[in-house]
Amino acid sequence: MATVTTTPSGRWEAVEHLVTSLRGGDVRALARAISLVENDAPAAAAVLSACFPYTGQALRIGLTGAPGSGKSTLVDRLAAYYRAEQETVGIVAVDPTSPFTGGAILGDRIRMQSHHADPGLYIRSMATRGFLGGLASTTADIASVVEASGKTRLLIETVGVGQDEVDIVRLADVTVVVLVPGLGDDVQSIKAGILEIADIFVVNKSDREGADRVEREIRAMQSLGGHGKGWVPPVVRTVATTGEGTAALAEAIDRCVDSFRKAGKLEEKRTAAWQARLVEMIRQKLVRELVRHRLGRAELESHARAVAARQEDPYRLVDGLVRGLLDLHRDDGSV
Ligand SMILES: Nc1nc2c(ncn2[C@@H]2O[C@H](COP(=O)(O)OP(=O)(O)OP(=O)(O)O)[C@@H](O)[C@H]2O)c(=O)[nH]1
Ligand SMILES: [Mg+2]
Repeated sequence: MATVTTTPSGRWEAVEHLVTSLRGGDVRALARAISLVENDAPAAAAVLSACFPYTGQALRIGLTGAPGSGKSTLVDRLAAYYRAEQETVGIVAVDPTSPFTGGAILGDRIRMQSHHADPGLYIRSMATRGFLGGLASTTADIASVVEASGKTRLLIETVGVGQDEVDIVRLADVTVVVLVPGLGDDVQSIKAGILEIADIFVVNKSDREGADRVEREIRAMQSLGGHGKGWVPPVVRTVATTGEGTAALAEAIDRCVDSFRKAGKLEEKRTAAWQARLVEMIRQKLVRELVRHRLGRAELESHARAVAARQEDPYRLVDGLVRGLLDLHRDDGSV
């Protein structure tokens, strides 16, 4: 496999080769490209840029829900369903190492092995920590690389506990919120943010007692919510361990996409997602340029010390730094 060199011209060539390979079905090339993006390597932007023409067609489905609610099991079922429909599937699981279920990474490895013979399915787990860029953007970028390898359905699994997860699923075309009966967390107590983003509700583990109650609570909440135009998120019951309800979920997703398409909402969602990503990309690029030209780690530290000691005004400092950066680029004509 091509090594991705650090000289700019060599890098472009190597990246082109890498993307050609991953498009040709080379799984190792795909893994390598994803790692470059995940690690924010110097070649990451070139990789994404080379992948970009091959993206925008796949359907992105985000699944979120409490730790252990059965998301991975459900995603596997959905993937198998789509494979049977001749769709190709990419799965991106964000932070599967929840402290609640522990050792899920191992589970995901086993999962990958059980599918490894199928070239139409690719699974990637990613950790949530240590990203320079925003987690949501990085996840979306990784999904793009997976899509460029020719996948038509992208399933993005994330543990629904905080703003990061909300941001991730916002970048999907359709968002599925997975609830379960009997965990003691009534629908009302689940974060409003998570409920607002649901295009479809799944009550998984419907083999357990209390599925009726969860469904009733969702409906009651919806009747208060006043959905306004169009799509009212349906409630689909599933038993992911047996596969019950998988077809109903796939059908609900199809209906949702249809409805969004007809109402122009899919375009709207994708535009909104790009708006968030563009802001993030600009932010990252600015910080990187600033660090490269104006602000090494040592300088940053000495500014921080001066600000903490009230010897320097941070607002003037930042203003000056950014202006300086812009002037610098204006001088050499590179902006
Ligand atoms: N009874 C029952 N158990 C289920 C069902 N779906 C999943 N499980 C079990 O619930 C446990 C957690 O399932 P996972 O699919 O790993 O859940 P998850 O939401 O991906 O977990 P995290 O990624 O760690 O948040 C496993 O032991 C599954 O076998 C279901 O419909 N009914
Ligand atoms: Mg999981």
